[in-house]
Amino acid sequence: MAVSDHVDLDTFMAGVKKRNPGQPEFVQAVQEVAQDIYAFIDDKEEYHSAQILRRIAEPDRVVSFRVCWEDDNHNIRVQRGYRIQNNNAIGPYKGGIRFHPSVTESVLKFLAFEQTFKNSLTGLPMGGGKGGANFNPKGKSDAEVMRFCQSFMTELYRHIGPDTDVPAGDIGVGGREIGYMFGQYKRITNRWEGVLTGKGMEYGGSQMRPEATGYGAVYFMENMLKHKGEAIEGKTAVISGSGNVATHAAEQITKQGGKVLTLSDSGGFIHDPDGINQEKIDWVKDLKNNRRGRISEYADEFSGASYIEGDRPWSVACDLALPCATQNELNEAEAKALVDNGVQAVSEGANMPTTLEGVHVFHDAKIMYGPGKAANAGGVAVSGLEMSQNAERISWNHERLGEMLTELMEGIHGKCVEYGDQGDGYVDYVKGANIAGFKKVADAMLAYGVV
Ligand code: NDP
Ligand code: 2IT
Repeated sequence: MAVSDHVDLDTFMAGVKKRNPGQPEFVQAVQEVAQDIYAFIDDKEEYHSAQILRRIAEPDRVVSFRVCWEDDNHNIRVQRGYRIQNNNAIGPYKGGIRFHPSVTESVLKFLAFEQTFKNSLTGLPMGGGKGGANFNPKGKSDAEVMRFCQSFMTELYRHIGPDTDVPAGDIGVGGREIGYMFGQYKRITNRWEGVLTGKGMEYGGSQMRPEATGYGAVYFMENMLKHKGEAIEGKTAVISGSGNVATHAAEQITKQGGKVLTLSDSGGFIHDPDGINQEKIDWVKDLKNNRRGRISEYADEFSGASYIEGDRPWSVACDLALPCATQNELNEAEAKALVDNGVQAVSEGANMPTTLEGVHVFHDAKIMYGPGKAANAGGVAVSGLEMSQNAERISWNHERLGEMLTELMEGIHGKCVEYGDQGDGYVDYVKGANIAGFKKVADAMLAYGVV
């Protein structure tokens, strides 16, 4: 047997920092996972000597490419596109595509790394990947978005495939963008295959996929509360974001008898003390998906609601909090404000929305805290079911997929409890998710030898 390289956690992290200069989000995501994995593998020599964590934290492949397109004024625009293929030990690479001006290699590497653990947790055969571009869809015409998507896919198509890598949506990529990208893939390859998920119902999409991430995050919350003999009914919830995940999280909280007080976007947040009911949620969905408007318009439409510009909703007192916008949108001071105001549970619809310092605040206060890689896994899980339906050329109905999503989220919660129960009644869901997600990928990698 080779001499094992037993570096300690600090030395390991110093190496990660050194090899990934200027990539703070990626280093943050690895740090959060590494501290739990180090404790778990302390007495497991095989994981150390095979350098498993070091290998998972080094993407299989980082593809970067130029995306040129012409805007409506005939200016030639140039963006940078990426696909990060992090790890395919347990299945084809799988993960969303993000179009947002803040996209960098660091952001997509952190997302692809997280996705590897999340996809493992679902129990479905999916590896981890992520892609995107620093393209801002806001204010662009449909024709501009179409030309950008077509140009993006003209390079991406050669790196993906139904058994290789299956992208989906994320921030700035919804049904419209998936349609344009799928159309271009089909045109270039002359193949109709399940190469993207989140497709429209007319062309191979799955029932429940639009709802899956937001509903799943609420089901995860429901499972955490149930574990403590509690329920969502009668509780108030603060939600950030107003996109796909936020609106469906709001919908499911409302269905279960909770009261949603806030939604937000990058401009600010709205506070509606009367509660954001289904009718208002439908209005927000139409505002965001069809009229492509701003959340500030909510306060003009519904009396009693106020718009707070340039701020985030975490100072509003609530029982439940669901960050559903973006990474690092909830810092230490905001976590303290939530705890001081009596928050009981946090379920992350977004990926890594809470800073490392914020996570420590939640753990110290021993509130229920479901990290994104477990709580928002419902989206990619139903994407996995979309792949199965496409492969079999069948489609299951809404009710059946709803039941499957409920069961999947229950299963993920159960795995987190199995590895995260601290024995004193407190469940460390971060630890549970990290270890359960790691173990399956690591054991597959051990089976393959050095590849
Ligand atoms: P959408 O594009 O539908 O919505 C994103 C929302 O977040 C918008 O309200 C947007 O506001 C806000 N937002 C984005 N960036 C920022 C920012 N820098 N600061 C403040 N607000 C911001 O995306 P999704 O709802 O799909 O994604 C939300 C989160 O959920 C992301 O973290 C994503 O990775 C995660 N996620 C999504 C899944 C899915 O299935 N879609 C699955 C699992 C996780 P604005 O319009 O002003 O930009
Ligand atoms: O972060 C995520 O899990 C997603 N954006 C969804 C990925 C997918 O492949 O459905």
